Amino acid sequence: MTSSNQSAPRLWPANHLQPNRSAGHTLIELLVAFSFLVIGAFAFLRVMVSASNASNVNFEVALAKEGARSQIEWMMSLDYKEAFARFNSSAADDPPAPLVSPGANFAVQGLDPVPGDADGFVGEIIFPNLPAAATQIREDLVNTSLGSPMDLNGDQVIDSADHLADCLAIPVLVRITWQGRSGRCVSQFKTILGAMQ
Ligand SMILES: [Ca+2]
Ligand SMILES: [Ca+2]
Ligand SMILES: [Ca+2]
Repeated sequence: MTSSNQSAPRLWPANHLQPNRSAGHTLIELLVAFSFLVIGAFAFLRVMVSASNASNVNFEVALAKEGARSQIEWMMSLDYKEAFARFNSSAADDPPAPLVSPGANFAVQGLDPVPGDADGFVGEIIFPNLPAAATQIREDLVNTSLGSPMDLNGDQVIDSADHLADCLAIPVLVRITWQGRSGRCVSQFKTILGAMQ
């Protein structure tokens, strides 16, 4: 005989499970949405950082350009051989005071030299000469940034003589090397002093 008191297995109505399944779906949807939000935030941050870096680099390049321009204008206001004497790396050919001979290195306001820069200046003025013979003008020096070798006395020949006395023009390269916000940066500006300028 079956007892009427024996309890039947307790069954939950099917719709009793619905709230938990919905909660699971909602959680997954939230996680997916949050993931998209995080990815979007990182992408936006990356764009903002890139834009900021580009803006910093543009500003630094503008400072470098202005620094080089002032040096070039100063040199071009002088006789080209006087400019060479006053802006090369040797003090041996500097004209006497009160003329100022700034030499081959110069600072640019707002730009810092790279670590280990031997002279501590970001700016450098480069002529077609050798460090061991800085008062000479050479045609045969290989420097593609400077445009040499180059015939400088107009005889259509490139030789290894010192052409300070008979050069018609002197190419000059102004190089700015600085430690920027995004690393080491270099800007170069070339011009020609003298009859060919
Ligand atoms: Ca000099
Ligand atoms: Ca330097
Ligand atoms: Ca020549």
